[in-house]
Amino acid sequence: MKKILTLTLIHQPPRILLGMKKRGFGAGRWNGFGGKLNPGEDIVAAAKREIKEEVGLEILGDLKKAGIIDFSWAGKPDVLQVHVFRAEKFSGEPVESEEMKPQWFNVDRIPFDKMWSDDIHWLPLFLAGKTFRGRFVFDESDNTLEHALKETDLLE
Ligand code: 6OG
Repeated sequence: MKKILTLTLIHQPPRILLGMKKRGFGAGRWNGFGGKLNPGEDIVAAAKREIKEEVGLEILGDLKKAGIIDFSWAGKPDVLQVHVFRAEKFSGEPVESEEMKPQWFNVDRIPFDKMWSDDIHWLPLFLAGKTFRGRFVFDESDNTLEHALKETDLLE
């Protein structure tokens, strides 16, 4: 079964806003903000709602689609399809929520050792303003077993 998720990173060079996930799936890792779609909700609306819920920010202007990544675990049929967005401008101040503790990082000091193991592969493309399509397969410890990643203009 394929599940669609959103993941938005707020990038204001030379800094990027990440959140420490405090509970649930991916707890203990820094990541962008996002989650599942509500029934009937479109992907961009879900991405904006999640940013508001998790870090209290209103995105100004468009969310730009940066990439689509399919994640799966060896031997398991489920696929998480994560739609990655970039945001630049927002109103409000980042606030800690039940789910996330936000912090700005300089793009030279991204804490990859405390992030999902896929991030080190695609985040450099994201930071360079590229769009990409990727596929990652993890082992049961969430190490990346295999991956494919390419720059592409064609994101649906
Ligand atoms: P909730 O399930 O808490 O949303 N996410 C991932 N992000 C990265 N970088 N790598 C992964 O590899 C991920 N799997 C999920 C999508 C989970 C949030 O975490 C992201 C969502 O923003 C497996 O609602």
